[in-house]
Amino acid sequence: MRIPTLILVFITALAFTVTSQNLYTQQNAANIQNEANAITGWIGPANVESVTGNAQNGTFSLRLTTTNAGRDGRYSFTAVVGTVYNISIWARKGANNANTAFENWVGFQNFTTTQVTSTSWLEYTFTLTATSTNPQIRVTASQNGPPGRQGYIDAITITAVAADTQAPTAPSNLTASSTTTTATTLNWNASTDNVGVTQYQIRRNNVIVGTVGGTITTYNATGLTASTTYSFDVLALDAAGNVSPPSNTVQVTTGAAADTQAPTAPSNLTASNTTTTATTLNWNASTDNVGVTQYQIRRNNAIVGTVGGTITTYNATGLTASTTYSFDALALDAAGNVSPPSNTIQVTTLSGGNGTSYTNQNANLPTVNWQAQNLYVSGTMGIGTSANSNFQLSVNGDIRTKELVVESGWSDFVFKPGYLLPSLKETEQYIRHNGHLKDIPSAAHVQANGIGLAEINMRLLQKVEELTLYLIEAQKRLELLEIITVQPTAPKN
Ligand SMILES: [Ca+2]
Ligand SMILES: [Ca+2]
Ligand SMILES: [Ca+2]
Repeated sequence: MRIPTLILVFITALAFTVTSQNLYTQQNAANIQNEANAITGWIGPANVESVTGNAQNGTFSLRLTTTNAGRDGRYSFTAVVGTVYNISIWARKGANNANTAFENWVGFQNFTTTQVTSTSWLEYTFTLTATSTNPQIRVTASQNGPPGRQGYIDAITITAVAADTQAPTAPSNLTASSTTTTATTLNWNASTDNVGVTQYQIRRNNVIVGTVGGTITTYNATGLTASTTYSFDVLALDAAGNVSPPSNTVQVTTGAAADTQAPTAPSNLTASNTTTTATTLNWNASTDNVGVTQYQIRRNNAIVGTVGGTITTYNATGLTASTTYSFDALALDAAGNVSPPSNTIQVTTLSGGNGTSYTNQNANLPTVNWQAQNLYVSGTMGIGTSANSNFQLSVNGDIRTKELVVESGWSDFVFKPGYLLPSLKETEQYIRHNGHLKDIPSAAHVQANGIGLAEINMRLLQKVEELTLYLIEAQKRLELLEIITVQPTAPKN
């Protein structure tokens, strides 16, 4: 039982041993497994020889000598395009100050010229991807100088690098941050790979939109549309093109587009209640695609105040009397877009002289201290009632005063010649017919229309004067009657 177990372990170990086949198969002086005193596989234009006494491996080495025909020796092998090959060549400089080098290789990706730096044997290795099925190694005996300069090579191995078939692990913990209206920044945790991650692919809605190198774990996704949701994930790739499973998917919603539309201009700006130092502005509201958040009030083009977007009035104070100001208003939205200005109005403050004029601009304005002013009302005025345009002053109530001076209406005309004093008979008939004295309004008329204080006094005086005339007339008649009574006529016999 023990022996079969040991055999099984041996066989298993053998199966997992990586054995790289040396593709340098031509039998010649530089072949390690099948060395021969030959140059089989090598061609000029340099002179290629198998020589003894100076081998790095075995008995022979290859010596290359520049000729008039050329400087390098060349060796081709059968390759698979896209496969990576490890190429190891031992080399040293030869006679005549040679500057031996590996250069001008054909059929390899990213080959760079490599100088042979010593007259002692050194190993030079190249890991290159074949771009041809028949790539060519070239060794220049000397990069310069006349013919006859020499270099040596030996112990060449060419092995194909085993293909990488193992994909990287999935990128993890993909997150999005700093999302704007048009961009977002993605970050993720690095993938691992048996060889190495060489690239990450970033997918937006399952379409690759960008790539970054295998050492970078961030990506700025741009060109997005505002107010839109996107799915992002990331894939890891290795040099062999193996693709990892996708990372977690992250949903990104871009921000709303910025408001770039200004509100409409405030309209119908008016001023009222203007005093010596203030005026009240009113306007019609502006409209905005999002919303008006503020109005700015300008006086002579300088902002003197602001109110909220729902307010359409402003009390401009701190003005100087008898001064004309220009006012307009601007509307703003939350994004700071500013509307065109409203209509401009000119406001002239009231005179600051002796007294304040009571006008329709400052009527009932609590900011005016009427107690401290001489009041002049240019229009009509009502106390306890509306102002009546037919009267300068209307009062709904009693007036108490020490004296009332009336300037118009008097009745001296009664004593002027030509005044037609009605007879008492006529007066009696008028009273009987109308129920009141002639020229005196009826009770109903006074009830309905009132009567002027000056007028009623004038009419009462008229009647007193008429009464005086009647009394004088009556006195005269009485005296005449007494004369007749005192001097009787002689009695008749
Ligand atoms: Ca050899
Ligand atoms: Ca891999
Ligand atoms: Ca707006």
